[in-house]
Amino acid sequence: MSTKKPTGNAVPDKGPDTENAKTRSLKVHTALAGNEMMTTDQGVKINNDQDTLKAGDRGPSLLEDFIFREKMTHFDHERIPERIVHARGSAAHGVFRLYESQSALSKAAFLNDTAAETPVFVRFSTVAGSRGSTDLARDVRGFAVKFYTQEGNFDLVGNNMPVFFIQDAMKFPDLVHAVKPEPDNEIPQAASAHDTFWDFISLMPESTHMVMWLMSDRALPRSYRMMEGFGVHTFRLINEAGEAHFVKFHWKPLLGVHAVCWDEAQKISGKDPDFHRRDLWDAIESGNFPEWELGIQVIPEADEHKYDFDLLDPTKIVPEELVPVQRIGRLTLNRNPDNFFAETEQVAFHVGNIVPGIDFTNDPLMQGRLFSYTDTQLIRLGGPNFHEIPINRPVVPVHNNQRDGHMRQTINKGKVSYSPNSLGGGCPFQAGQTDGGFTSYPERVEAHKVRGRSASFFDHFSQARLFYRSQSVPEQNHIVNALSFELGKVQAIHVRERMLYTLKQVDETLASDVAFALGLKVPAKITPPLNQSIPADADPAQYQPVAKESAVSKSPALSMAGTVKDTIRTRKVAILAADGVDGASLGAIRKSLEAEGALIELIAPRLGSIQSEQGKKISVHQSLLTAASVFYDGVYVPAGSNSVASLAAEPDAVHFLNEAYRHCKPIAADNGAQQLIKATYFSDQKSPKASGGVLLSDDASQLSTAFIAALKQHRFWDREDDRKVPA
Ligand code: HDE
Repeated sequence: MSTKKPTGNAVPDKGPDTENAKTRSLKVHTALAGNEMMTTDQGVKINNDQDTLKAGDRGPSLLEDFIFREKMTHFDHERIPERIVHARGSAAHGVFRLYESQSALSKAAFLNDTAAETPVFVRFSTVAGSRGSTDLARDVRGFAVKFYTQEGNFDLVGNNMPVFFIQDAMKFPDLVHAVKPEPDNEIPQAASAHDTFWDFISLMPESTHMVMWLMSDRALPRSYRMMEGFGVHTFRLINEAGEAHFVKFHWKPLLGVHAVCWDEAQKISGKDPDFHRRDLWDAIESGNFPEWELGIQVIPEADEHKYDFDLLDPTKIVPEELVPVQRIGRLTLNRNPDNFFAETEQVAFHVGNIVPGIDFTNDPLMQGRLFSYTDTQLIRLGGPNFHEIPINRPVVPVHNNQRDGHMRQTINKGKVSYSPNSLGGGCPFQAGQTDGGFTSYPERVEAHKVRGRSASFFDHFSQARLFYRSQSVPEQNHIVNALSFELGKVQAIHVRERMLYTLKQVDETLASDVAFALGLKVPAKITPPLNQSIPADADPAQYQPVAKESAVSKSPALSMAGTVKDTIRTRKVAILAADGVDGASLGAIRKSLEAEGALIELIAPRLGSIQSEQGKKISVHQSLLTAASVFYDGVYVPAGSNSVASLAAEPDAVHFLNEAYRHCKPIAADNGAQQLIKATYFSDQKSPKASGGVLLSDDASQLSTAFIAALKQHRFWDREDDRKVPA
């Protein structure tokens, strides 16, 4: 029997060799050499994988069928519990390279050696939704990085927002219960727009700053590749001399920070729930490796009490205007995982995975996290040996006296599993500091044991206000709309009112704009007191938020308006065309966009190919049925009277343009495409605001230059002021 092509296995049909072959995925996706035979898990070769063993070919199945039982038992146990938070995620491998030695700040080898390439595994995630939920939910995004350093694994388990909802880990289960689907009917999926979330938030003023971020466009990233990341807590860096500096970690994406809008997010959630996952995967497959710079804000220990916020309070940022972010290295994601389950699902991050040169602080949220991550992996990954799963293994040897447990892989040899020992020659030895042994920073702690919170944590609004006031006008409008949407979904009127009162503490106009949308008045006062997160016998007056202004009144770094806008690399542009398209008009723009690194897809009424005016066959990537404007960053319509006439008669083509307009995207068209543009709702928009980013010309070179400049801008949010476009 041939070993190359086992009988019964389909051999992929090669299909037509068109430019568009990628979509047909002709690659044989296997890691096998091509001559392997199927076996059981015990290595016994399987002759028939199609039928169970029966007493006669119409008879009952036999219990003896070990091949069937093994296959089905394994299948029945294929799933592990999903993460209680951050269940939906996507990950990639990459490397971290340091620009300049940070030895003055940290003795960590990977922060000292500029020649080293530290391997990393990075997992992005949404927080509230389950594994199968949509990528475009309004949510915080996880940004977890595992550095496989020469001194062991360092995990920077961060988010795409620099603050958190709560100040103390004790409240985390409450927060998560409140945001998850409501327990009686498991509604809604992957959404914070429901009563229990806002009930909790309205009673916890410390969450206000984070809620501002969550209601901003930061919660709707255009791509994982276009998000910032933050370590959130203040950490410590420790140098060789044992000196400590406080540090905040940042990730700055080289493509800038960009978002989609809410209407778009909701549509993407239906049309492609894997939008971010696909985007990350495709970018890496096509060699467009996502990159971020690692930034640090460094604060000397002596300055611990210099600021008008507490460095230990995770609801506060250190404004970049006070302490600039220094960029010290670059993260490049260059390899997709081979197997989602083995790597992305089984990876176990832990804020407690640190290496010599990095240390914790007393941030009470961080301290609680130090307990939770190992605890949750024990159940999720089935026992104490999850560090032996390949994706979690450090690149350096592991020696200790930990033994046994479920699924132990290591076969420890000899009799000795204790320390001190003489029978094992004393091995493994403790590492002295000169050998890189970890020692904790000897912070002096002298205090009473209390269950309480520092009064320096009680300013809950000044940075929420700083964030809101630092946003551009369109960004502020989006926050108002997001709050109006979310609170509009809340049924309990008193919860809406409490939130309006909280918003009033941030900004009166913000509160009244949201109140208007809700058909309510901003309450002059509320009872009981605003903060309900207080101990049983405490005096509520002592726990009320402190009213104050931030020392920094505006922080441009908090707005996405000023982000990197100098590239169209990996931006997706749709070209709408049909038979009779002017090949020259199409080709010229396509060429100049591709030269700048944009990704072009030709969309026609149906799949296959179209014929240009010049008689050339051009392959089609998507049909109007499979594509949607929400998947693209801009649209171009080439000339060609037959093509333009067919598209003008095609409601999906007109809708495509209307929707792209509504979502404020650049639209370019050859003058010869007037007939289609005339069929849109926006064709008669004349005001500069309304027509910004809508480009018409019959000079291909001028048009492509203007279109590239418009694509760099990402969006023309000003259009929203005049928006009268249904889509
Ligand atoms: Fe997490 N968090 N968290 N978290 N977190 C988890 O660990 C937890 C917090 C973050 O891609 C869990 O393995 C507590 C802040 C990310 O696998 C769990 C508290 C930040 C990920 C857990 C926090 C994060 C997690 C769930 C408050 C930003 C996904 C599954 C004290 C700095 C990692 C797991 C991945 C995952 C606990 C707050 C980031 C339950 C108790 C603040 C990116 O252990």
